[in-house]
Amino acid sequence: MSYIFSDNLLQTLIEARSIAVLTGAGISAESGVATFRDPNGLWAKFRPEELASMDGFLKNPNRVWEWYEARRDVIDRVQPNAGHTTLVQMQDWCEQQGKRFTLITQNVDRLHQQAGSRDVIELHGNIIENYCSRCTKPHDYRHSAETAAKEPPRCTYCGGMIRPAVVWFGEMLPPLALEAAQEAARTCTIFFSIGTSAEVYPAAGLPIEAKRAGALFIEVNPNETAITRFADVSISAPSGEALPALFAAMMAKSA
Ligand code: BV8
Ligand code: ZN
Repeated sequence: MSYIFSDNLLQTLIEARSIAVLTGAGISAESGVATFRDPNGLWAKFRPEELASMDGFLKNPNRVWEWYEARRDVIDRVQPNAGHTTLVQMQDWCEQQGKRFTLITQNVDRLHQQAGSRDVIELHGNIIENYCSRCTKPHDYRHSAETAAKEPPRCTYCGGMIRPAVVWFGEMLPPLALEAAQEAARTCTIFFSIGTSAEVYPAAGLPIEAKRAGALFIEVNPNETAITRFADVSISAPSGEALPALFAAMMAKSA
């Protein structure tokens, strides 16, 4: 599939003073990680509150723990895709050009970091680390398909159940991460929303906050979302294809 971008869009991107990017599960889809709300997604079988909430965990710790262990199995086996690596190239280019680049993710799979992205703002925590649900002490547990436990390990300090270091529904986002994301949205000249259905707040409010503050809002998503109608530019394509094509066109024009 070949993509053609307007000269005007490419020139605006090349001249941008600061670029902010929000990613969601869609950017990891081409790596083989299931999204949440696509038809065969993670939520297709369960309701989010049943699995990604403290209530759900306390009601059925084994089922929630097993769900995270199953997701860790997938994440251990996959690699970043061209969408992730293009964002690394964009960050490198911005740094060389003295521009500001901020990557904000809702994803917990750390594929951005694995691809080489730096200073990633993780709004919803990460699935790799764990801590005690009672005394909150970090718990050193490294998942492996062999040791995948059927129930949450116990804290060595207080005996509490260990939980993944993700942000569950009803839990506050890490304040410093949210503040940094909101500051980037308010001050950037271009805001990309890539691979997110924009249904989960407060993350979903960031693209609108950026647009309200005067940024050009570009959405990259093969499907329509709750915020597509607000986008200045809507690239209706998979990010693993569209991002490399867009960045190559930018580099060709700025050469
Ligand atoms: C909070 C856990 C204070 C980790 C997740 C207003 C303000 C504040 C809060 C709320 C509010 N209104 C409601 C709330 C409560 C709630 C909320 O937003 N509920 C929603 C459902 C209405 N928010 C919270 O509870 C947040 N906490 O604000 O605390 C508070 C608390 C209570 C009440 C008020 C205030 C906590 C939110 C974090 C929840 N944790 N997950 C985990 O297990 O992973 S959210 C979950 O959804 C994931 O983390 C995921 O990141 C997130 C968003 O999903 P997406 O990434 O967008 O994925 P999705 O499948 O939906 O979409 C994928 C997209 O990709 C699709 O559009 C698809 O078309 C596209 N795609 C597919 N293939 C590709 C592609 N795109 C590009 N390329 C492709 N190849
Ligand atoms: Zn403990």
